[in-house]
Amino acid sequence: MNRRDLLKLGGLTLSQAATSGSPLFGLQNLPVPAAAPPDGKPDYTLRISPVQVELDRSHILSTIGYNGSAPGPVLRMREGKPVTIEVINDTDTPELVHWHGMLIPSAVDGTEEEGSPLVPPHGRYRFQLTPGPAGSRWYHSHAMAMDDLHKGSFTGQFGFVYVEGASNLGQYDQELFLSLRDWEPFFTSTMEDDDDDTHNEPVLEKPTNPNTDPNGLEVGSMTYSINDKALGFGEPIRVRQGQRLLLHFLNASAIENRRVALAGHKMTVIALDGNPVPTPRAVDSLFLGAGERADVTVEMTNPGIWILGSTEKMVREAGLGVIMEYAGQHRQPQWIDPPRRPWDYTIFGRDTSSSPAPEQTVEMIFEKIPGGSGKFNTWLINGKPYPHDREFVLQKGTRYRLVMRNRTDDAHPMHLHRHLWELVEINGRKTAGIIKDTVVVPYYGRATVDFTADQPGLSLFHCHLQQHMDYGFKALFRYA
Ligand SMILES: [Cu+2]
Repeated sequence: MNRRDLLKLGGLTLSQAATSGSPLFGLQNLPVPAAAPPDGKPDYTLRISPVQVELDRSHILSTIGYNGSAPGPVLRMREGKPVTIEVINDTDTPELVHWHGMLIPSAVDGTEEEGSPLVPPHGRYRFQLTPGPAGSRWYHSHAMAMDDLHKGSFTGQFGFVYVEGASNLGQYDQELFLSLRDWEPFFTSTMEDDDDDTHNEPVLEKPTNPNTDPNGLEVGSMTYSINDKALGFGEPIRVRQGQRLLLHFLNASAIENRRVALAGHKMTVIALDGNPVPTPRAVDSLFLGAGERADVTVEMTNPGIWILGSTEKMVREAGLGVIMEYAGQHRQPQWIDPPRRPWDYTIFGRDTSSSPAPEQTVEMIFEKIPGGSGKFNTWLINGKPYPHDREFVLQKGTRYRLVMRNRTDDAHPMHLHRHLWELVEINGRKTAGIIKDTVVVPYYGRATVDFTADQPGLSLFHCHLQQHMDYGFKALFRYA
């Protein structure tokens, strides 16, 4: 990077800090400049441009995608091997590409709040990053949307990154990348979705004001898909008896947590958010908060034609599913409702006896201020919407415990950029060894995670529901 670029980066950062209303953006918090990317052909080019997604014959959607499709291509990278990426923005709005789950500098993390440069409209930006850790990561727009449902993660700007590394997911006959998506977002004041999954849990965190009426606007969807096709359209997944499948799931929704199942089969969870779990377990269904991933294996031992899809009938019938077809079978695709067991991360963990104690504890209280009819709710962390002052300052090398107390009537998928955390407790159930970057904090409940502050630079912490993030539900972690 030459001096002019450095100045440009610094200037951008400061002006962004000024416009985001953060007066305490000290010099020591300027992002560490990324290594100068080499000239010549980049290893990966991502072109952000309008695309059409043909979910089925009657639903051809116009959105923004990567390289002519939505989802974008599966990018395979090797852990620790630097890559040069060029992002070309063919749209009229500034964009950011965030690398979710990677441990990379703020300058290339693709997050405006951290000071990553915006890719200007009809401009391009080239940078280098060193992929890692190994596993299922993903890339997506981190632009704000606010009241515009054609921006940010409401668009088709998402895709898998698979970082190849030493971790071995075992033998398999077929590998598939499956992103769960909703489309045609609209504003609504009544939300009925699979957040209800956490409603049967004990109420550990009571709101100060339990009255959430009149609720502000949330976002619903009309149509759904796995990858770019609605259930019953596109090619089925063709399998043979005796095969073992490796399925990578991603909930790429901007707005909803989701539960999926494969009729007639159990799925064995081997990794969460791309990181191998201490105790792989077979489950009847998977619950994924927005932004979460799960890698599962499935033994194809039950010949037939089956539906893999949302456990919510309405959502499945509106497209969220794909047909799994054994060779030589010819009947109608079948769905079987899985047993309704609450999702419990801790069954994949290990015993807590060898867990190190944290050195510092950070308490966080999440609250909602109902927006009232036709307006938006505001979301608070410790009594304030974004931006905060210097409330979350980390000492490098310190092991932190983050206690997230959710005093709202929604389950929030909370994500910390540029760090991995270890789940230590969910609604009073203790666990260890589950390494994640996103965790769903239950309805009126609590999640506790530990992490080591080993990634200097600014790191955004936020709810992965676009609407919640845009209306206050985020905070910047900085290093002392
Ligand atoms: Cu949220």
